[in-house]
Amino acid sequence: MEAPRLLKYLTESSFLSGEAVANRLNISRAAVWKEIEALRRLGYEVEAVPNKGYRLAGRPDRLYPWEIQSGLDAEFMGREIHYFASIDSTNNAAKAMLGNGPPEGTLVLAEEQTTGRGRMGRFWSSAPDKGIWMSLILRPRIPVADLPKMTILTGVAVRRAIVEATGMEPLIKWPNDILLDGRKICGILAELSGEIDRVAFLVMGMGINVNHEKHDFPEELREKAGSLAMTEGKPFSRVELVRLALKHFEDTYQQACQNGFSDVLSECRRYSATLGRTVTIREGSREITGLAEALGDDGGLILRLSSGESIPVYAGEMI
Ligand code: BT5
Repeated sequence: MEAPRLLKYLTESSFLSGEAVANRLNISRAAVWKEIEALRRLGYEVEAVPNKGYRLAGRPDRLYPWEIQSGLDAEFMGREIHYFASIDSTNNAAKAMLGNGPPEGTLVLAEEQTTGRGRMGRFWSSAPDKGIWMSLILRPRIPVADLPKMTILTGVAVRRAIVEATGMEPLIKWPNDILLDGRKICGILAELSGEIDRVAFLVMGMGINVNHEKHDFPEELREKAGSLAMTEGKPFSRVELVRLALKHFEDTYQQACQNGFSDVLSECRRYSATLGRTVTIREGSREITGLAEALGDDGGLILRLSSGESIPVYAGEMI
């Protein structure tokens, strides 16, 4: 999806006459008018002032690739972006692209997901234009045993982006949630393709609730889901958050691929909503209750049971 040509010119000058546009784009005046209309349909406000020309008066709150890429401070995350106004699930769309050998850092994002997915077939509520529903395609050259730590890394990167964009300090709930005021504002879904000992691709799905009000969530989520806007009382730029998430993801990912995950793990420990609490974790059909006393170097949560024994848990969900 290419940036409309006209947008660049309107961004560069305060006013542009129809004639100047026609000359620059080498098109007729009638065609200029069509391009202006196309831009308006994308949600841009274009003002026409008699004797002065056209002026860009407002940008829409849309996650258009060219909006994200202008000012993006990342080398390869988000260099290729696939944008959808509406899609079933960005993770599904990303997985469907894997056969074409997408470059590492390819981003798939949507304004709305009709069947957004959580882990184990659960649903992810993805209201139109309110949040960030996106998936990154990666080819991590890391040991298979390190893969579960990619979820922790993603939580750390998204948390950093939220801190930088909003000044708020969310916490990371093991293994894949970010909480603000005790409410879930972000969930992460990692899916693999490859062989048992060699990962070909990793699709990292992230859902971030940005500008939701309580009524934007389905009834059953209203008590436990939150958004950045609900906590702060004002909306935030989703474009800016996507840019920051890509930058911080690239930084933490490159660092982890080169030097391992120890920095990411320390940061997760520092901002953990889980450590120091007594928790119950369901792992398949068993439930384990214990004090979450540490996050191991292998990414496992170490629980001290009432028997006094400490055991690591690697997967599951907190109930
Ligand atoms: C997750 O699963 O938290 C992973 C969510 C990943 C979503 C992203 S969006 C982009 C990409 N494409 C996808 O299709 N998915 C990824 P889990 O830990 O299983 O949590 C799911 C549970 O969270 C649900 O059962 C609900 O209780 C709750 N939930 C659903 N939607 C929510 C929302 N928008 N905010 C907060 N909680 C939600």
